[in-house]
Amino acid sequence: MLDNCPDSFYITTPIYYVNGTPHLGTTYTMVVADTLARWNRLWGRDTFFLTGTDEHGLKVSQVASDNGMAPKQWVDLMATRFIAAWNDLGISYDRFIRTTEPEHYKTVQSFLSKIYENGFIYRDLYKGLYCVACEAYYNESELEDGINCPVHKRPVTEMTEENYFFKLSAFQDRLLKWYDDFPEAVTPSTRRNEALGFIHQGLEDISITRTSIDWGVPVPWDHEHVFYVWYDALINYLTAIGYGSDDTSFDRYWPHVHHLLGKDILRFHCVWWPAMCMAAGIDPPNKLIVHGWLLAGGEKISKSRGVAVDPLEIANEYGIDAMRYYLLKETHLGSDGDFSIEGMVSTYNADIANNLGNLLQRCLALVASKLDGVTPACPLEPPEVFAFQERVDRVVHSWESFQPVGALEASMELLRSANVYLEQTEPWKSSSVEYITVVIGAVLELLRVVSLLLLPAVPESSGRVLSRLGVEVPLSIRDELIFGKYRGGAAIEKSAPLFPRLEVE
Ligand code: ME8
Repeated sequence: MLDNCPDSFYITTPIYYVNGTPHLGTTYTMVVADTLARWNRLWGRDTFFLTGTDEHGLKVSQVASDNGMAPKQWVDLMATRFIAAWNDLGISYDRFIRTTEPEHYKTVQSFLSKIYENGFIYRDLYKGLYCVACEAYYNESELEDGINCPVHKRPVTEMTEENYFFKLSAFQDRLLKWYDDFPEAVTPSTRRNEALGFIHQGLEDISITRTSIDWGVPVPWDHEHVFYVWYDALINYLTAIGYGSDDTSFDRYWPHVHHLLGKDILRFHCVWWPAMCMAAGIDPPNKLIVHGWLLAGGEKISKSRGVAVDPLEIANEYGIDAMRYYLLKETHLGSDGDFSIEGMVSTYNADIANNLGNLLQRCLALVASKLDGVTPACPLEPPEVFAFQERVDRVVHSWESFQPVGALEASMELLRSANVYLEQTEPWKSSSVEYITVVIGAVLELLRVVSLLLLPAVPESSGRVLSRLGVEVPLSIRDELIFGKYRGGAAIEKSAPLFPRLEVE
């Protein structure tokens, strides 16, 4: 598997609406995307990580006017807040796109003109039930209690307008064939089934322009219309890699795109978007990774539903890595997960403070007292109890198949096996330098490899362990995971534990 890896990796997050500030729900997506981007960079791939803000549409212009601002003034302010939040949280994006950029206007217009020329866009009258918060029309059968939006639990409004339609209905069979031909395109499979369910229900054409608002990208062949916000937003994934303007970049990244998204926007990404790509004559997205919702006290964390948790406060109080680790380890990608401060603190204490931190501390104390304060080189072979190769392979496989929980669990198993090894070998009872050198050398080597494997998830903490061991963070870890590479030679000074236990504030 590993030798067939493509050498590019393009990962995207949804671009967020600027009607609120970043919260822990959006941070969850960012942390997962950031971790996958970091893994792929460390695996030696040419990685491009895109995020940004979705700045058009009725909802944004309404919020701007509620705040006494023009839409442009409002989106400029909010985009700065998103950028600042992701920077403060150490998110390693390569490009932050804003849908109000002139470059994006050009791409939207040329991509949709292509679909128009290909005969998949036509003009008609539209009457429908619209949820402003979703920026989407719903069928009556989809509403809750006959009146409420199923996502926002608020009444929808009736709208009538003349506009342009995308012939989604023409793509039903092609989409089903695509799902058949590429069974791995949507992951996990439960989400694939959900998308197939939407397609089997039958696809209606979608209205894709508006005349009632002007805060959007103008339709190039009819200036009375602007494109409906979703039709503008999805195209950001193409703007960022040079669709229509930079073929080299586009050809390099588009075949390796990975769209990460929450289940709330599955239909737009897993049904509409592949059909739009087909209609414009490009390949549908290579991979769609759909995650569940992060809940707090059983409720979805969201701005519009009134439950928001500030990620920056959590990071300031407990550290970015404690937050990242908990988000990645306690929620299977695809399922819903619950966030609590108590849960975060106890997971961090068990895995990072205890399993990783104490193991390192125990070894370094022995290096200081029995090996003249200089770390030893490792033996050639790992002790059997590590089940080293099998577990390392499991971590690599889990990262490669977008399963952070699997990667972190297998990493923790490695650390636990080293703790067991220390209990079995009891180097503190020995007075043989040779014996202690072999035992401690093996454990330090395991710590080196595990820290490399944990770099995508907890970059700061892993970096600190590696620095104690005197190991530089390599650009690529692909050739660094072999047992027997650690040369030792790091001088150990007595110092406080690297990862003190956290307390719930
Ligand atoms: O839908 N748990 O923007 P949006 C997990 N602009 N993820 C969550 C979450 C939660 N509680 N709350 C939000 C839009 N998210 C469109 C997208 S893309 C072309 C256009 C994350 O601001 C999750 O990724 O409503 C979800 O899909 C996204 O934020 C929705 O962000």
